[in-house]
This record gives sequence, C-alpha cells and structure tokens, in this order.
Amino acid sequence: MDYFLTEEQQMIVDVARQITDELIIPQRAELDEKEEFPHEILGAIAQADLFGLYVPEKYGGYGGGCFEIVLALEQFGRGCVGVATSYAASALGIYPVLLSGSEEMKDKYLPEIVSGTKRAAFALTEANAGSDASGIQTTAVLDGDEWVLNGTKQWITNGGEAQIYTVVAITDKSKGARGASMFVVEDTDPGFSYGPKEKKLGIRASATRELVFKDCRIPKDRLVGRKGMGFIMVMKTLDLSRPGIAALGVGLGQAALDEAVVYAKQRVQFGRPIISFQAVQHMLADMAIEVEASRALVYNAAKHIAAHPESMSKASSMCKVFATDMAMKVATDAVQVLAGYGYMREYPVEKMMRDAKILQIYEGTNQIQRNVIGQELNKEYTRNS
Ligand code: COS
Repeated sequence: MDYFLTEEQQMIVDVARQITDELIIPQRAELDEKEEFPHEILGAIAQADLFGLYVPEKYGGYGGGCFEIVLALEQFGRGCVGVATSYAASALGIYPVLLSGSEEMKDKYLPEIVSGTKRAAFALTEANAGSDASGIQTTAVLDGDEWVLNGTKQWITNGGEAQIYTVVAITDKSKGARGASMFVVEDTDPGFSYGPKEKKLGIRASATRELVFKDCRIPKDRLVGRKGMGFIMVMKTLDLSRPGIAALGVGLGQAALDEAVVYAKQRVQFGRPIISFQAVQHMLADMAIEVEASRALVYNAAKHIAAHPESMSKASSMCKVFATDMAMKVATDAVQVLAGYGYMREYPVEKMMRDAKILQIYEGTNQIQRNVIGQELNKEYTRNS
C-alpha cells in the first residue's frame, strides 16, 4: 500500500533497505549463531547518516522524529531484530537527554550519537523492578560536587557496547515515583563495571549485560533535567521509543510473510504447489492483512506522537501491542507454512519466531501496555463525560 511518503522519507526507507539487503540479511544467521555484536553493520548505518534521524539539525541530526526512525527500524527489523535492537537501543538511551537534558548536555552527547562514534543504552530494569518500574533500588547520593551511584541494573541492551548510559536511580526514597532521578554515566566512570553477556533465546546479535555501580562517582552536572523527575522521564522516553519496537514487529512480520509466500509457491505436495491449497492461502491472507494493518497503525501512531508529544501514551502502547503480537503470530504461522523446513536453522523463519518473542516483552510487556491503554481510556472517558 502507498503511504504517501515524502521524497526524504522514501530516501530513508531506500537507504535502510539497501543496508538490510546487502549487509544485514547476508550476515544475520552467523551473527545469531556466534552471538556477535554487529559492529560493522552499525558502522555502515552511521556512515549512511541514519543515527541522527530523530536528532535536531542544530546537533548535527537529520531533524526528523518518531516517524523517521520508525521507517528505518521497519527495514532493519525485516533483516534482523537483533541488529535492529542494537541500533534502536542507542536511541532509547539518548532520548532522556534529548527530552530533558540541558543545552550543554545535548551539545556534548547528541553529536557523538549522530556520528555513530558513541552508542547509548537505557538503564532502568533491575532484578526486582521489571514491570513495576518504580520499584528500583539503585541509589544516587550527592557528595560535594559528585553523585555517588550504588546498585545493579539488569538485562541492559547495549550493555558493555555503549559508551553513554542513562541511568535511573533513587535520590529520595520517601517520595515514591517522585524520588527517582536520571543520570548520564559514561563507560569510563570509576566504580562502573559490567556483568557477563547474557545468553538469550533470540536477538542474539544484540548485547545484554548487567551494569554494576559500586560507589560510582560522576560529576554533579550529569543529572538529566530536574531531581525527582526520573520516573516521569522514563515514562516519556518509553512512550517515544515503543513505536520503534512496533516497527520492528512490522518488519519482522513482513519478512516472515515474504518467506512463507516464496516457499508456498515452490513447495510441491500432492502434485501441486502448496499455495494452491485454500488452507495455506487463508493463512497467508491473514498474515498479509495483519502485517498491513499493523503498518498502518504504527505509521499513524508515530505521526501522532511527532505532532502531539503531550499525548503519546495511548498511541504508543496501542501500536506496540498490536504490531508485536502480530509479529509473534505471523512468525509462528510462517514456521507452520514451512513446517519441517521452517523448524530447521537452514531457513530464517525459526530465528524470526525466536526473535519475535522479545518484542512482546521488552520496553514494557504487552500486558503492561494494555494497562496503560485501559488507564488512558478511563481518563479520556472521565474527561468527556
Ligand atoms: N508520561 C508522563 N508521566 C507519566 C506517564 C507518562 N506516560 N505515566 C505515568 N506518569 C506519571 C504519573 O502521572 C505519576 O505522576 P505523579 O507523581 O505526578 O502522580 C507518576 O508517573 C507515577 O505514575 P503511576 O502511578 O501510573 O506509576 P506506576 O508505578 O503505577 O507504574 C507503569 C505505571 C506500570 C505503566 C510503569 O511502571 C511501566 O511503564 N512499567 C513498565 C516498565 C517497562 O517498560 N520496562 C521495560 C524496561 S525498559 S527496556
């Protein structure tokens, strides 16, 4: 379907598609097998100027927003969600600076992200704070001109591969959600170290590690925005970022559909290609409808968010749920269409099925997204009644 992209938006799609076809797809099986971080591919993405899509021009970026990064992520997700996650996590990690950082902080960090010389990561999750994000226990205490951080963050995407970390820590335990603050920690800061790389079911090209802060001292001015606003920043950051995860779902769903159709056309059983059987046709038709419906919702949600940053939550959570549940279903159906071959590593659909699962979990489980949507509906209908 035609989404009437501008010439510039079409160019983003074309460049991201070329990187996906020429670099990501040929390497994805090996990166997955070896659990290898995609340094070379991220370098190519940087060279193609795609790291600054959402960054204002005055910091060297392209000056786009949520929709532009969604377009790139859909293409990268079509190739490999592991590689795409490594790219997306850098945006997630720098969004707090973009949304709430001082001018000095933006001048320092955004150009490094745009050029691809540095990557970012977002550190919220802890062993006892997953869905319950306000349950974090990492602390930050002001000591003279420095903040001192103590605690451990878990399952941090780009952990060990990023140089800039936005870290949420408690600065006043008595204030609940208003007692958390956001900080920038650099990889070279004293008292900061990593746990070993996690072994995962899918997205194995991406790096996931613990971050350990043991009397980690950082300068006072690394506080992002105001003290006590950390949890609100987390919520806004995730609102802005979740359409990107939805876009990965669209890309993965499209890739799984493509594989299933190509296979069904050439696989002959009972003397004819299996695509001629209605049972298979109906599966493919449903997959195609679901991918296209997801794309339409994700594009619209991303455009809404770019135009109305004051009301991101519902659109963001709706597209995240819909497109990632779709990705899981479509990838599972693609494995079913390829059947025995689909289950083998020789074909890419088993990896797509493994990769799809995380989309329903990270950046807020799809159950949490439904809570957010429900709460937003409650507020809307209270306002309108
Ligand atoms: N934008 C701005 N502010 C928001 C917000 C949003 N989207 N959502 C909540 N807030 C504010 C609330 O208004 C409230 O502010 P006040 O202190 O002024 O009242 C504060 O944040 C706390 O909100 P709430 O009480 O709703 O927080 P809960 O502890 O109930 O948590 C959920 C809400 C479950 C939605 C939140 O914890 C969440 O998103 N969890 C999932 C975390 C996640 O995605 N983890 C993945 C790891 S990152 S890869």
